[in-house]
Amino acid sequence: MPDKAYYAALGLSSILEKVLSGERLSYEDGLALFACPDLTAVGALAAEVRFRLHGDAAYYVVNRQVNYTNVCVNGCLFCAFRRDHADEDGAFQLSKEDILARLEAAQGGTLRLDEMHMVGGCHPGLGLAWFEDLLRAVADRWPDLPLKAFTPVEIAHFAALEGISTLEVLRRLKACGLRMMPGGGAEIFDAGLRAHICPHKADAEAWLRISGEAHSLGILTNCTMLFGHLESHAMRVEHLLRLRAQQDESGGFTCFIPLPFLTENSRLTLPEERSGPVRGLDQLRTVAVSRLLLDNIPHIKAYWIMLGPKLAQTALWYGADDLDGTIVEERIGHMAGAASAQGMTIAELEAMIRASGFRPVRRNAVFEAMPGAETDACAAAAPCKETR
Ligand code: V47
Repeated sequence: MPDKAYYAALGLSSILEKVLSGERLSYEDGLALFACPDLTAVGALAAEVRFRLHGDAAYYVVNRQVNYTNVCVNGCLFCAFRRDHADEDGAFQLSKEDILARLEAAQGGTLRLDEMHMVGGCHPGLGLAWFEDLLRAVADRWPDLPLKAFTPVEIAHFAALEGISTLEVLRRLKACGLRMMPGGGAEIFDAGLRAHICPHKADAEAWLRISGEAHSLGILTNCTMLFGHLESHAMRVEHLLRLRAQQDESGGFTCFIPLPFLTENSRLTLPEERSGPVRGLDQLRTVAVSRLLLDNIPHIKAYWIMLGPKLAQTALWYGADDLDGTIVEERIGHMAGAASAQGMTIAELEAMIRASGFRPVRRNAVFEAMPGAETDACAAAAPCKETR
């Protein structure tokens, strides 16, 4: 139980009271948590909420990431993954056969995937029919494999290419087996900064609206925030509160992923204090503040690819309850300098979770505990049950 006198000395008495009684935190509370000098005090509050929701469970998923192309019309300054033209050095586009072969190879022997995670650049030449055909082929071959694909930004791009509404795009993809959507492309919602770092991308309003449309069709989605670039703490808090407001309205966000900006090969120039490698404390704090402000989003992911495995383990004590998964192949973070491996085995993920003092629970894309996993973990966590 956190020490009341200590939190009073930090000026966080009312935040402590709210956290203990489950009352919603305000914008000012978010700023105070970012300003608090004692990171461990902020982390302890987030841990309180995390244990209340999930007990000692820490989730992971047996998944395979696929990036179908890096050719992209958006030209975001921060992105090291993108290529502006198909004939540029390093540009790629996978064929349907390449993608099926990758999924086949990831499921050798008795190993079965519980999630296919697929995203890509906004390619000017890939129409909706190409993706419909691909999703049908995957669903025909592996009918039980949950397909998690396309960010709201890709959905906006398909709609613009086809001259149809984003809702229609979502309906058509759902009919082909789309079950879940990843949370990328949210970046930072602040309009002024977005106009600088990703001026051609779907704006905040479109990103949130498309997430809400997906929820209305029963497609669960994730949400993200790219941080550690040019944004202020106020912009982070505003971003989190806009996600919270959207979740009040549409209810389908399953997991929030704070993505620390990786700087290699980026075209963004950062101030000196943000450009060095020693940013772990800020990353832990952002995980913790996210857990505390996002009282209506069940899961917070410490994405081991971007945080690195050691910080991801630590983040489990700062409000996170999920590590993502086996991944197998990752390009977006690695092209930006991620030092982590390309993938992990189930044994490695479970060992990592146990070594951090938590109980591994294998889940699928929509956070259903998998047969053989310790199902009581979900029973103990009401928000997890709600997402089934
Ligand atoms: O949309 C791009 C971000 C996102 C960089 O939903 C960068 O379960 C850091 O969204 N440094 C893609 N981040 C990754 C993503 C994701 C990953 C894992 C799980 C889920 C999920 C979603 O990565 C992009 C962008 O926001 N990004 N460049 C960079 N240099």
